[in-house]
Amino acid sequence: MESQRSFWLHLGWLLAVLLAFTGAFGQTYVMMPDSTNNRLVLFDPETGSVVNNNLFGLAGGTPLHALQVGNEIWVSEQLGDRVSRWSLTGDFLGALGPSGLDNIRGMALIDGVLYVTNAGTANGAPGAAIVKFDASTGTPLGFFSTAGLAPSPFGILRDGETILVSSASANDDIHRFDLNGNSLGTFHNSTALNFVEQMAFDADGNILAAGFSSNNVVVLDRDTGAILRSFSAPGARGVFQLRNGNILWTNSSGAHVYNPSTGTSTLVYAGGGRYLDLLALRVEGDINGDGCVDDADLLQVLFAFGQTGAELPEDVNGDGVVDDADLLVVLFNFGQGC
Ligand SMILES: [Ca+2]
Ligand SMILES: [Ca+2]
Ligand SMILES: [Ca+2]
Ligand SMILES: [Ca+2]
Repeated sequence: MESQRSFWLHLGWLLAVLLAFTGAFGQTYVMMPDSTNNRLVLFDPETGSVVNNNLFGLAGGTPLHALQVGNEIWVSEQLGDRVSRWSLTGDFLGALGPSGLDNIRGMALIDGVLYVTNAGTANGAPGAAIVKFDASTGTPLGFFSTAGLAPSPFGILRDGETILVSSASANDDIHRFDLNGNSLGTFHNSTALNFVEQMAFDADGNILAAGFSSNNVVVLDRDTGAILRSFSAPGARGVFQLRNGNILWTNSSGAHVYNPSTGTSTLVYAGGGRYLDLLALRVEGDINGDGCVDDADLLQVLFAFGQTGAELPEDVNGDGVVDDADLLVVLFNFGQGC
């Protein structure tokens, strides 16, 4: 009886605290390689403010796009002609390339396959193409050419069962392909947008595109590719829709937050601005190992509450008993990695 009563007391207390703290401890960031200072920078995905101006140092070679691949961060190095692999704490783990890669830019992870934009022909690389790798093993999976369609591919964005490929030189500014590299036609090609680098979805499901030479960020209709609106963004490279409605964008001066209400941009980080992408840090408390600390982990601790023994997965702190201390670890990491 006593243990049951204790259980329900704990459950009530737990839910009360949970309601107060849910969402407050999410550990998702926007990450960006700083290609001037060669380091990885973290921003708040809600506001765009800098969270960490040096998570860890990068190898150089003009790091352009950092992408989370499981528990690693993979960074395309444009002049390094390789994709360097890093642990979440900055240990160098190796690289894809330089064999088969030359002058690479943006990347995408699609159904376990890494898609890398490639422009050059050194190192046996295929010229204007998307080069593919198995993201689990790093094994090369061949390439498809984008020559004549996206002659200098710079960015790649999955859109359903298709991909959009941006290009530094027309035609096209942005071309649509299927996942096997078959052309699905022009997505956008005009004089209002030139030398397109990163693309991203905006809050309405339309396409943001950074125009490096047209000095703007444009919003393109997802279906028609028509320009819906744009704002001034000199030498724009990276772009990301923030949760508060503003837009984080980057150029050679650093990172800026554009506020659509005022029509102005504010510099939030000074350095070599490049592509922006999400990073979800894994943390303690993910008992079932699915990468996310949530209700499932919480329930697992609750139902094991009071158990003693070695090697209990719910005994997060490893002291041989499942108790309040373990609950707290799950609680204070709740929402992380989700
Ligand atoms: Ca090269
Ligand atoms: Ca153009
Ligand atoms: Ca979990
Ligand atoms: Ca314990």
